[in-house]
Amino acid sequence: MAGSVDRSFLDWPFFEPHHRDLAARLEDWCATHLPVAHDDVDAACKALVAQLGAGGWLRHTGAAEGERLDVRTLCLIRETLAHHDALADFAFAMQGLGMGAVSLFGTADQRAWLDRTRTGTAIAAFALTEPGSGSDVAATATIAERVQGGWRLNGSKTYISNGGIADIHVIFARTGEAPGARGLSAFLMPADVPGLSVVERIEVMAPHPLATLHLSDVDLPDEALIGRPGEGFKLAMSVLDVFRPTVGAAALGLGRRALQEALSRVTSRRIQGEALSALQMVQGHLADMALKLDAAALLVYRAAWAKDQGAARISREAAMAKLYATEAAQEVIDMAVQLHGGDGVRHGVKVEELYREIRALRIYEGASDVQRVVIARSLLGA
Ligand code: COS
Repeated sequence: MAGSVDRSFLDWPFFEPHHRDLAARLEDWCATHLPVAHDDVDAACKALVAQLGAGGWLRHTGAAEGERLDVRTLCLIRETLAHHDALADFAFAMQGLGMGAVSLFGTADQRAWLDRTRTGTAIAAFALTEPGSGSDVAATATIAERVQGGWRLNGSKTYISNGGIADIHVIFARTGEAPGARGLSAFLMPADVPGLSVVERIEVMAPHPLATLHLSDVDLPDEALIGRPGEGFKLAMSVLDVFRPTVGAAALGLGRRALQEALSRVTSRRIQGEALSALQMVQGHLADMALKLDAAALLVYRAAWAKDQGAARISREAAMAKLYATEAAQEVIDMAVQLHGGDGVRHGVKVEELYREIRALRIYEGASDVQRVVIARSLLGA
């Protein structure tokens, strides 16, 4: 029916009964809790984390000892939340990405933080990007030097989501075992550690908490090290392999919402005495939008399914899912704006919000061209 949500993809063989059950329960939860006001994004995100925790949804963002992240569940939750409210998706996603290294490689003590991030009593951040290294992670310049009983960190991190409101960060720094990618390590860093400051809050086109952090002689104990020294780059890439398909899923949620909005627009708006949807040119656009969304969904859930089946690395599948789904969603949303005419660019109209929300997804967690590099290297065996 025009304007209703297409959930038929849940019948695909990628899913198990518990996924379908979760998707239905979350849809009900979203209908009563979302959207929230975005005027004060810090307050909104804190409230969303608490609500998502109380609703039990954040439990899926981390894996306790002996558990595994279920990537299909992460994707379904992100897709559904993004469909209703992009800020809710952001709040959910950052708990997972922020604590991803702990879920995959953390010690029992480090996993204690998961008890808090999975219940919404602590907010997490993933601190990788720096002023001088975005796509080129191997150029990380923040230094962690060995001191008695631990590590001393100095440097800057920027574009850190949840920066300024996070309670706990996973931060990457150069420990110097080798040059480039082989000399980085990951650390668990609480927000109240002396020497850590928020030097800038960054305003972006679709507002969410974002900051530049400065570290000046931040001392962390030995137990803060996640994984082994020198393996931080691989650790970061393993986390991104898990979470890149979920970015694709969020894009899918935004894209599906745009198609839904477009369908209600073209069936209600009249032109020359009949509905806009009677025009074949409009029908052609709708068909292209639906096609792109189904193709994106197939790639997203293929990648998630492959990881859940136990694949050690899904770099290529994850890159394809993120690249295609985010680019396709951008095109679908752009067309939804076009089909809305002047209303499409008006503040307060949903497709205008979607147009701003989708853009960053083609950049964060590996820009589209980084995904192309990953895919090409898998073909060339490089
Ligand atoms: N899982 C495990 N190990 C991986 C890996 C993965 N997904 N990807 C790479 N590695 C390993 C490689 O096998 C290689 O190991 P060896 O040194 O033992 O050979 C090492 O890591 C270095 O890999 P590579 O040579 O491919 O590193 P590059 O510096 O060329 O970086 C890109 C490759 C560009 C793909 C990487 O830096 C990247 O993904 N950048 C984007 C970062 C990003 O997403 N930033 C956003 C931050 S979060 S908002």
